[in-house]
Amino acid sequence: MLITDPSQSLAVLKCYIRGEAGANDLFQQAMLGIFNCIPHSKPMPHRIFRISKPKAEITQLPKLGLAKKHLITDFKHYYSHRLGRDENCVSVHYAYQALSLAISDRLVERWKNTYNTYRDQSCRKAYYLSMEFLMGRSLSNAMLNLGVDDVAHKALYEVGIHLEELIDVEPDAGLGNGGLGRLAACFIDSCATLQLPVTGYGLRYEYGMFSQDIVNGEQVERPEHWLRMGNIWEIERPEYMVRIHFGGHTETYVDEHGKPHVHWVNTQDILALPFDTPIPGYQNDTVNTLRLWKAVSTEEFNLQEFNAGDYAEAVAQKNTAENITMVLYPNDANENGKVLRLKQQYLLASASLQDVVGRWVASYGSDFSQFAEKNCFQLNDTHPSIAVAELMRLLLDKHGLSWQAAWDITRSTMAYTNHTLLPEALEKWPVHLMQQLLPRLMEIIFEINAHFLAEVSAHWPGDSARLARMSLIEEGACKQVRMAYLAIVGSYSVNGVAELHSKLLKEGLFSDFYELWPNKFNNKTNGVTPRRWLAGCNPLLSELITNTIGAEWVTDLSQLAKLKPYAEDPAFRKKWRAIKQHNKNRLVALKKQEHDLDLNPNALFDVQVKRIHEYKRQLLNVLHVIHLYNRIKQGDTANWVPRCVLIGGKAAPGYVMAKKIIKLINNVAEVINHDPQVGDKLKLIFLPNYRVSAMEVIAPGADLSEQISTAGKEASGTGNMKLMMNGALTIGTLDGANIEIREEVGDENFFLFGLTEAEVEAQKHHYQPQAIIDADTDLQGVLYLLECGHFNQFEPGIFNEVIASIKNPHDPWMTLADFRSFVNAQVQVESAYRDQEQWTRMSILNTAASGKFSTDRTIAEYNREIWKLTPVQPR
Ligand code: 26Q
Repeated sequence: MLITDPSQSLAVLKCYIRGEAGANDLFQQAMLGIFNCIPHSKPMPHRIFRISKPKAEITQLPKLGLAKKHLITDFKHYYSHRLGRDENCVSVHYAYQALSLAISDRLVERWKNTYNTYRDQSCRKAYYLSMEFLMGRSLSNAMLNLGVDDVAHKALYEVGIHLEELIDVEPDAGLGNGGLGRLAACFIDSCATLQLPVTGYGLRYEYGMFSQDIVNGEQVERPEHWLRMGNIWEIERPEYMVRIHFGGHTETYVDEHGKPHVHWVNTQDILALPFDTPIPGYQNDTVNTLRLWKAVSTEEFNLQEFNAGDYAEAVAQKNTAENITMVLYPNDANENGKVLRLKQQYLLASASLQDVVGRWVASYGSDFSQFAEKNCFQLNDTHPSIAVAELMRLLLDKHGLSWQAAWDITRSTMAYTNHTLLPEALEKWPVHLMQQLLPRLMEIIFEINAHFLAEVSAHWPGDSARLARMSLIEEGACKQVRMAYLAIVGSYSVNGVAELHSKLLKEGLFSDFYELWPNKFNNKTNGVTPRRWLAGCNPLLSELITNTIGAEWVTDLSQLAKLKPYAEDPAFRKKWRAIKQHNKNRLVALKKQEHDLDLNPNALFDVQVKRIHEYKRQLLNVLHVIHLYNRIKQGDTANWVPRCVLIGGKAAPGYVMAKKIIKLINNVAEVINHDPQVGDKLKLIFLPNYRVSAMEVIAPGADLSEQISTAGKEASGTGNMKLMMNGALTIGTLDGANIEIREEVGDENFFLFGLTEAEVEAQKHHYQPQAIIDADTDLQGVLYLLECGHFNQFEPGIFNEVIASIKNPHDPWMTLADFRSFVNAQVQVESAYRDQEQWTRMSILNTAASGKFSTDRTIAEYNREIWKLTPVQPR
């Protein structure tokens, strides 16, 4: 029995106080009952104080100044009073905190205004649900978007501090793996810049992405406690805590009107505690919210154990609850079946939906007729897709809606973005696990499936193969829920992240669904925010661009096209080249300081930075480096273009092959970099601990961008866009957004190579790597060095699996198939680079053509075609 009536709970409470028999057990339940009955708007016992004046009196303050003198005063105030430090404790860390507090105050002012404006206008809103937000650093971005970066620079200079030094001590908020997480961060930046009422919902992991050390050439993971020094940018909001159920079972009863009700009972509950971070738009007074949930234990959860006298057990259980948001899963592909991951996903979905639905009920009571008109949820991949079933549960079980009414609402509020074409990466959860952990959700999924399969049967009568293919449940020894199908069935929009990717989703992975609902499917080509990825990270280039075409490009990146004619202007090219050189020098200095790596700033900087994955083919890059090494050893160096190949990225800790690839890169580097015959002609450098803040230095200094995945495997890529924006030329396959990059910049400014997606598909059943090897003496030379152990003289056999993988006729990535055309394209790169005027021309044209790849364009499309929000100017 679950007590849900508050008066009943109070009666039990009185019995307990009077010490009546049996009251102890009931007490636990009663507390639960009281807790569950507290309306959402005041879930925690935060007492409101009596106030004899209008409430606004408490918070009304004069607007904070943005002038130098205001920043200096506030900086000193925070340093000395809030942080309690004086001239005997001058630390860059406290200076960072003091400045951040001063900047944060200015954001909070605008944040409240934005929030109140949205509330007063009761406008339609969108919610971006994502297990990852890879935010990186906040301080420099906040100053840029507030428009105080120059002033802050001068203010600190006046107290004798260099701003760059402060910026560099901020740890990255690394709450994501790579592309998908960083995309979420770029998206919320653009939403705020476009003044769209969008809130990001995610998880506040205690440990984000691990920090990567390289020891003896191998990746060693180190957990990074990014919150160790506190986090100035977040505000804890216990008043909006919500309760999350796990386990237990369901009980059904029919009420006096014959209406069935389901209760999910005997659950083990935890609480989700929100932390809010302000997300400023670019110089427009809008500040949106990123709300991240932290798991905490409920009081009564511990009370049971505590009363039984087992204090240690009680504390341990508290930890079990709080473990849920302890760590980000460091895989950027599906790792199947981990209970903790499912708990994380449900926590995100349930807490976020309860938050939104609770606010709805506070304003509109039980009338949900306008809910779908006013709210929509964008699911960042299938990771939060349990939200489809959770919204159904809340509407059915908590708010008494009929199945049809609840389903109509769900299906017109959810939208799903897919980020992968690899079938093995599609998420599935064992039915038995769901039944154990989320029994009520599993019932709802079965029911959604029953309704859906009836629809399929009506559309394709008698097609049982189709039913089995499309069912949300995959049959077999271990029945599994297909999360992508749940997301498609429960959404009004399904999109891919680049033209090719969206087309392949319709033709391949989701073709049955496309046949059934062609209008649901659409494309939204990814982008990156030009604030962080050009204005912020490349101040010199930004200044040159602004001086040349005006400053509008920062919020309208298509303006960069105005740079095109300047590609023909020798004086402009000279400035452009000088800035690239400056940025290369900065990268060289940083690598020297951080890792004692020696880079030749006059070489071509050839950059491949991204997660380490077989499909991304870092191996193809290494094969090319070994080929160049062979050429040098053979004396084939006429007109040689010195090249510095930079490879960076993390491998999932359990991905053995990816870790071997890192080891191979480091071993090859060790041999080449110490060969006196090679000298400055060629360097191979592995950049340790690649992350957002590293890319902010790498992108401005890159000459060549390696985007060399097997065609049809990379959904979009976004590093390709960051590098292009900063004037790097791309060498790439016809994959993901590379295709659109090439369309924008023109064939003559892009180094194309490799099989097309159609050719990869056509060849995969009769791929013969040995025949390719037999026909190519350069490739033979490369493989010879690998196979004879030239790069692992004291570690025999360690690369056998790597070598075998590329010689395997079943190699899904067909690395050797593209070797020759890759080498040829690299020869084209060299001849283009030899002509520095020509190279600079191409570099300018790349930046000029990058306008499409702003997330402002992407988000405008999401909004026009999916969200349909109206921009709001805060009061
Ligand atoms: C799933 C289940 C369990 C554990 C981990 C995961 C998991 C986590 C992260 C699965 C996938 C990811 C991340 C995927 C990702 O980053 N995909 C990339 O998304 C980018 C943005 O759309 C694209 O540009 C890239 O092409 C795509 O690879």
